[in-house]
Amino acid sequence: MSGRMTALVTGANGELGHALIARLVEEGSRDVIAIDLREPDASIASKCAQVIVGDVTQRTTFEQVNPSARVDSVFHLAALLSTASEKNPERAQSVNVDGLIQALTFAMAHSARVDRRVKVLFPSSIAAYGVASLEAKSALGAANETQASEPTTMYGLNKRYGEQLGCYFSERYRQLSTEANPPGVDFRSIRYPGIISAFTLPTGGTSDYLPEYLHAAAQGKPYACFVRGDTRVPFMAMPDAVRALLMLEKAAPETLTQRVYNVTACNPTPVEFSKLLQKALPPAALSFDVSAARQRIVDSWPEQLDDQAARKDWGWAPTMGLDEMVNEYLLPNVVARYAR
Ligand code: AKB
Repeated sequence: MSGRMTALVTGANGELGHALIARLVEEGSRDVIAIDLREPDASIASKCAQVIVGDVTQRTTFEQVNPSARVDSVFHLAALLSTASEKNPERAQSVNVDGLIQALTFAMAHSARVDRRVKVLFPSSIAAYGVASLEAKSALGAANETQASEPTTMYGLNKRYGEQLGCYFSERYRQLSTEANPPGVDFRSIRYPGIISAFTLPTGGTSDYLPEYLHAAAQGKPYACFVRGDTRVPFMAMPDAVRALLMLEKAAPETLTQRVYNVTACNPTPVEFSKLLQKALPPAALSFDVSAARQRIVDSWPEQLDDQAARKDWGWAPTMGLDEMVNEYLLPNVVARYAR
C-alpha cells in the first residue's frame, strides 16, 4: 500500500459502486479499497489496491482493511434496495443499519489512527420520504429535505434512520469509555432519486422500471412495466449521481449548512420515457402489469425533489436533463452495448 490517501468503497459490486470506482480510478489521486459480499467483478478488482470479500454487518470485514492504508473517505454504498427490503425486513435492517454502524465505527477508529476526520458518504434516497396519498403527492410537488419525512417502507425507514445516525456520529457521539476522543467522523449524505445507467442494471429497487425498460427496449424486447404509466418520481443519470457524490465529498466543511442533501435531474413517467426512447429505437412494446405493492411504494415518494440547498452550498447542478440523459447518454451507450 502506498503513502497515498485511500477511498474505501462498500457495496463495490453494485451499480453505483462500479461507476464510482471507475471514476475514482480515472481521477487517479487515491488508492481504492473495495468491500463486497461477493467477489467483485474482474473489472473492479483489477482497479483496486485491496479487495475484501465480506459482510458489512461484521466488524471483522472492516478489520481486514490494510493497516497501513490512510482512508480519507468511506463511501458506504452497500444496501438492500426498497423492493428487496420489503421482502426481507430483518435482512434489510441488518445490511442497511448494522452495516452503517460498522462503517461509522470503522471511520471513527480510523480517524484516531490517521489523526484527522474521516468522511463517511452515505447514499440516502427518495424512499426517505413518505407521502400519504396521490393528492398529497401532487400538492407537495418538489419536496425539500425537511418535508414529508415519515417513510412508509423498511428501506425508507432504514435510510431515514441512517441519515440521523450519521449526523449523531458526526456531531454528538463521544466515547464515554475513554477520555481520548478521536478527531471523528464527517458524515455527508445525498438523497438520490432513481438512478439510470446505460451500462448496468439495478436489482431489488422499485425505481428499476425505467432502467429495465431501457435495457429491454435496446434489445428489441417487450417490457411489462410494474407501475402505472402516469407514475412520476425523480430520476438522474449515473454519471451525474457519481459526480454529485464526489462534489459533496470535496465540498469545504464550512460551506455545508446541512449533512443531508437532495439532488435531482428530471422526473419522466414511464409513458413519457417510452416516447423519447421510441424516437430512436425500433418500437418496443411497453405494457403494464401493475404490482399493487410496488405501486404503493412509488406513490409514497415525491414527484420531484427540491435540490436548492445542494445548488447553493456546493454548486450542484445536473449536467443532464431528461433530453440530454436519453439522447446523449442512455441511447448511444445502450445501443452500442447490445450491438456488440
Ligand atoms: C430503489 O428503488 O429502492 C432505489 C432508490 C430510489 O433508492 N433505486
